[in-house]
Amino acid sequence: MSQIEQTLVLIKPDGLKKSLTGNILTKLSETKLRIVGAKMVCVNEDLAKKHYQHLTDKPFFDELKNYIMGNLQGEKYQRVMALVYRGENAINKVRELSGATNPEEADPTTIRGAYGRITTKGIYENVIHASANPAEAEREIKLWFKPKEIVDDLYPVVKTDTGVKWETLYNKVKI
Ligand code: IDP
Ligand code: MG
Repeated sequence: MSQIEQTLVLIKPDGLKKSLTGNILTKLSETKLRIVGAKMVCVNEDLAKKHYQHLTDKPFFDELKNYIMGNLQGEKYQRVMALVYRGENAINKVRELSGATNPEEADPTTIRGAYGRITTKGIYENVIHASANPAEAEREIKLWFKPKEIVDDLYPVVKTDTGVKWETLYNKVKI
């Protein structure tokens, strides 16, 4: 079944540091999806924790937070490029081109297979994040973007005294 979806893509600090932005965007353009949001973000601890909230209990959680905050081995590179892609089956299309979580298991023609690595600390530095399912995509887009930063709305917005806010759809997601 095909449906219009939006998905969050992050070019992680290692992808930016390795100057892979162009390569990654070119690869993703094979999907023919539309980019409806794009910006550079300096990731702080709060955002890192919220983004990876499903992995809080993992032994590698602290290292993972450091990674997305740009504390790469030997150098601080505190930036991430955040994008929202929109179109039919956007979530699976982007996940397929991204490849498996473990870069050594990822198909070499995928973004992670071509450019990822496992650090000596055991973290999968896999250069790209892509939402895994519709509920995760919604939570993540609302975490990383404000409604006015998306040029084409998929999620409803509500007006408040202080401006415009995302309305929630899935599971009353907390962002
Ligand atoms: P995903 O990014 O493919 O959706 P998740 O399980 O959501 O995979 O994990 C988020 C990120 O945490 C991964 O992209 C990777 O950077 C890191 N990670 C996940 N599992 C492991 C692991 O077993 N060892 C080291 N790093 C991991
Ligand atoms: Mg994930």
